Amino acid sequence: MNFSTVNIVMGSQSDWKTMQAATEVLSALQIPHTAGVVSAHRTPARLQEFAARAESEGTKVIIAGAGGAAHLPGMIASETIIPVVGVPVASRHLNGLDSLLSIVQMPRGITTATQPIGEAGAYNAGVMAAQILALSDSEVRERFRAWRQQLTDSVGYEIQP
Ligand code: RP5
Repeated sequence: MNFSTVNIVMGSQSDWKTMQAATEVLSALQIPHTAGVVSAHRTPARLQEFAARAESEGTKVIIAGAGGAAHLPGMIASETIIPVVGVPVASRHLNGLDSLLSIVQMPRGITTATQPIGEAGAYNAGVMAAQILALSDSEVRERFRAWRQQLTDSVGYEIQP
């Protein structure tokens, strides 16, 4: 188990094809990050250890993705005060609506920053993590500002026929 400024965890290796989008903005902004598999149901002891160690290991934001009965983000959030950004991975039969509802319907007092279903949600989880870090890191803030400006500048007004 390894730790970094942003830790990306997911319920299964099969989630990686969705979750790798979370690394795009983090890499672009030179924010240290690492990824691994932690399953709320298949590896509950690993979940406990991960959540218990993350704060003292220096992790500032956790991105957690899971599909179906997606209890991983909420369970991690219950075991640490580090902010958890949740990503609903699209499930085979219910297309991720089950994942979304599993992650977003948290009880009062324990919460996750829940993102859209699928790859767009994973990508935006990276954006959200960067914005959280930018609050207390002026270098990340300036890099994020420039990245956002570039995004804005890339949107042309004219429709291409
Ligand atoms: C969840 O079950 C995982 O997060 C994954 O999205 C889903 C399917 O996992 P696999 O059966 O592909 O390992 O726990």
